[in-house]
Amino acid sequence: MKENKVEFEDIDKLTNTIMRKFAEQWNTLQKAFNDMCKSKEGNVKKYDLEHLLEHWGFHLKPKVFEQIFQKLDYDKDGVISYQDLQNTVG
Ligand SMILES: [Ca+2]
Repeated sequence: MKENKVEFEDIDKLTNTIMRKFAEQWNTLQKAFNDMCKSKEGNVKKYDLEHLLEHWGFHLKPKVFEQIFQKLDYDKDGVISYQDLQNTVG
């Protein structure tokens, strides 16, 4: 189970890195959020977040990406709203 532990720690570290990136970008986060909302439905879907993270240089495995998404989706409704970001990052 040692490998699983290492993997978990890596995901945790990676999540923190991404959360820090979000925090650093906070001033422009509203704009970034609007940019991410391609659907104009006022929320960010998995595809949108994946696109943003790739833009930032994070090429994540689906399993890892899923964990990041779950972390950012504060109310667990399957999409990230601006409220979610304020709760998780702000
Ligand atoms: Ca949500």
